[in-house]
Amino acid sequence: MSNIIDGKAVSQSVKDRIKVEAAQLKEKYGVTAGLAVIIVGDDPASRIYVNNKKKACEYVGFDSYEYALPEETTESELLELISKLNNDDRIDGILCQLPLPKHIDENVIINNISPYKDVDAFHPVNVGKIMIGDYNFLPCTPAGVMELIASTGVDIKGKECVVVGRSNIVGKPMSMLLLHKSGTVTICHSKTKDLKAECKRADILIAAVGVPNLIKGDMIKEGAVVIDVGMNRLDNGKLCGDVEFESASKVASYITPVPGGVGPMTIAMLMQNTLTAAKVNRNLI
Ligand code: BQF
Repeated sequence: MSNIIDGKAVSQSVKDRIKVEAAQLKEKYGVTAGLAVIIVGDDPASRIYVNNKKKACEYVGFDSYEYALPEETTESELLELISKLNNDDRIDGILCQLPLPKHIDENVIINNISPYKDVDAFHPVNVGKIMIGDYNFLPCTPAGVMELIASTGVDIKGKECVVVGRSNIVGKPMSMLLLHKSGTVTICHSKTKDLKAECKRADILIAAVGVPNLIKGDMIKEGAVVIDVGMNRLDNGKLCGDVEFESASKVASYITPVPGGVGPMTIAMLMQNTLTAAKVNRNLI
């Protein structure tokens, strides 16, 4: 039987540490960090995520500025807002909630957010910095996963790490962070020949594909650490991960649940990036 990693508890302690630091910034320098959150259209999942981010800002003591734009917003209107926020000194971090409506090119938007305010770490400059290992902003979800692994006390050095999924937001940066900690990293994807065999070798298995219950207990090595980044909404409205929790938890040493695993950590690491942005952009470190 596994230990269930409590992402809510770990995220709470990260947020509490940030809350203390935010109060110190206020006391020493009179600075309150500001996060701009842009949402275009009315996707219900995006609305929940944006609310989670605003709530976290309030908790740690940051100002949040929501820009809720209608679905019909044009790319140039959105770029105009971003340009304004890039030049607004109250704003330390800018986040544009993805996915965007189909008539807006996400890459164009990401490329136009100032790399200094890019708290999602999606801008090519920040992606490059992550690749090199010299970065201020950590990609939120992979950074959250690293914190969860650290909370188990398992050392990544020399371990077989298998990442299932190769997205720019999770799989690719996740692999880089594990590599920086000297894991031996394998990235699997839809064309991988024998997914079961690859997964079965993993001491640390990260599932980030967006296929409900893809990873089953018989694909997991006894005693592995299993981190489920999946966030799939089933027809019955329930959230479900990429890992079949019931069978996997019989084999893994540590496993994250969905919800209450990686999700809350993504939000906590966004707060971390916003704090970093405030310190760096205001020359406080
Ligand atoms: C939880 C996200 C897919 C695509 C775009 C807490 C969140 C989720 C779950 C959350 C996510 C997922 C976010 C839980 C932000 C994580 O208790 O399990 C928090 O708000 N997330 C996002 O902004 O964009 C996404 C997943």
